[in-house]
Amino acid sequence: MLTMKDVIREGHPTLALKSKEVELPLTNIDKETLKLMMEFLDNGQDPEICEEYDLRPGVGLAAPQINISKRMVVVNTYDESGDKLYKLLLVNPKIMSHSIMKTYLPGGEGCLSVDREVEGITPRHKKITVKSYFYNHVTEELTLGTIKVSGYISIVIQHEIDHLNGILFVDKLFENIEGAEPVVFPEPEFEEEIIEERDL
Ligand code: UDB
Ligand code: ZN
Repeated sequence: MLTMKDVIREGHPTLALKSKEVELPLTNIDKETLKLMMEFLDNGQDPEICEEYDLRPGVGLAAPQINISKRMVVVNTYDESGDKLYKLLLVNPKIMSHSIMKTYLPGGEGCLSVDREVEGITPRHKKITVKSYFYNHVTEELTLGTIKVSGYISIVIQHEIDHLNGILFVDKLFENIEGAEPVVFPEPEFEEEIIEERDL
């Protein structure tokens, strides 16, 4: 299994490289890498495994972050409404088009490859159309397809594709972004408190 030891950090030369296109058909090694990357995100989001192996609960990971300079990305998170799970294993993803509108995470971004706290926000396209091969690690099928995503998922995918191009979020920090609207995560609703009937 992958642990934080396998994740290279800011300053490592591989993080600054443009990753290579993956040749098709996928080799067994590439399939195994995609599986390990997704397992790493699953493990990080499991509180017991996370604690035992001292993982950070990641929502996305790009192959160069484990020192493999190939255009492979995994994403494992819900959209901001919490309705839809995006469990994606992407090979050679490409942003085909994007909105003019920008967005950002109001608290700024973090990165599994960046250990320091950084101030500032990172501008992202609000909506993107991504063409990619999608790997299904159950059936082992690889299919070419296109997805349109916006908001939080769009930010995660742009952050990961930046890794494939040797770019870290710390390379694009701003104090404010003219005309951009932040992603909003709805406040979780509290259950209405049930007040026990009591005798007067
Ligand atoms: C992350 N997680 O996985 F706003 F439900 C980050 C870390 C670095 C803090 C673990 C994260 O942003 N979680 C999160 C944020 C929310 C709401 C929520 C969960 N990454 C992945 C990474 O480094 N990939 O290379 C950083 C994210 C920052 C923006 C997109 C990816
Ligand atoms: Zn990152």
